[in-house]
Amino acid sequence: MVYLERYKKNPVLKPNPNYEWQQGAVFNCGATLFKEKIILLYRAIGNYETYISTLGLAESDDGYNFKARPEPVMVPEEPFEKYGVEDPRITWLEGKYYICYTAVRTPVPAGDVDFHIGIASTSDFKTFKKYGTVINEYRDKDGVLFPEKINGRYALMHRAPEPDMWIAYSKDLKNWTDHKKFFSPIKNSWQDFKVGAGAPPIKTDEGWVNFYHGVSKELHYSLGVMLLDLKDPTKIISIIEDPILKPELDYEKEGDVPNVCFTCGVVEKDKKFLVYYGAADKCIAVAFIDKTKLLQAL
Ligand code: BMA
Repeated sequence: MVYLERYKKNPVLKPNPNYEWQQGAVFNCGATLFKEKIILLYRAIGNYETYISTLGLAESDDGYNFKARPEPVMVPEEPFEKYGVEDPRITWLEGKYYICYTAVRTPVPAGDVDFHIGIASTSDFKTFKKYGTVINEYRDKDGVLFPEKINGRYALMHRAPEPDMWIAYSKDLKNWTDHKKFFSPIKNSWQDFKVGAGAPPIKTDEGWVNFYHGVSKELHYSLGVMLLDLKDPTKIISIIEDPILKPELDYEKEGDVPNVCFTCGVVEKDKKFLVYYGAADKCIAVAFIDKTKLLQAL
């Protein structure tokens, strides 16, 4: 059986009552190596009346002990993201860090909220260039960019229309075409309600390792993993049938949204995959697995 091992001192990041913008919740984070540190770009909630998310940054030498900056690094500025910047996924692509995030266009507490995939880039995690939103004909989220072009085009995994996972291609990162559905919820399973991207796919000799999330009818969010073909990532080479992490511990079961393990970023370090995940939409935790062991299982 393949199952992630949780870091014993989880959570690695919790809401901080000293800062209004992140006093309520810190969760779903992109993760990457930057200047020999592991950094997390995370979603933060300060005010529950608006539930508008901003993004904070935390850094660590070892991947377990994090220090967060006192100010958010990315905040809603444009009309297309007026009600929040959420769930960032970081991809190192052609010499820049690209960030795919959920750009929320209409108020969140209203319920029937409108959102699209925003794309931004940065070189220093201090200033961010925003390119606007893509695939605007659908409400779309869970967008992740592949870290290199595939057959001469950029590739994006996304989730519109729901509840399936799709891959689309682009020459300019703006216009996305050739959308192909490649994975759908599986009846009577832990992922029978919807499925969506997690971390940006990681390239290995065997294929793209794709950590993703699956949601059950009871709205429990768990993590899964599959291996995708390098040249045609809509081809699933293999998939682990059971979840590799499901909400079991208190910090995963109790929070602003109960029973959630939701990853937006995985870092490879010391031959391990470190999977960072938002727990119960409240705090950030990490769990890991040996790379060779996972590839053998796949
Ligand atoms: C999903 C995402 C996440 C969130 C999860 C559980 O739809 O948008 O931001 O963690 O729901 O509430």
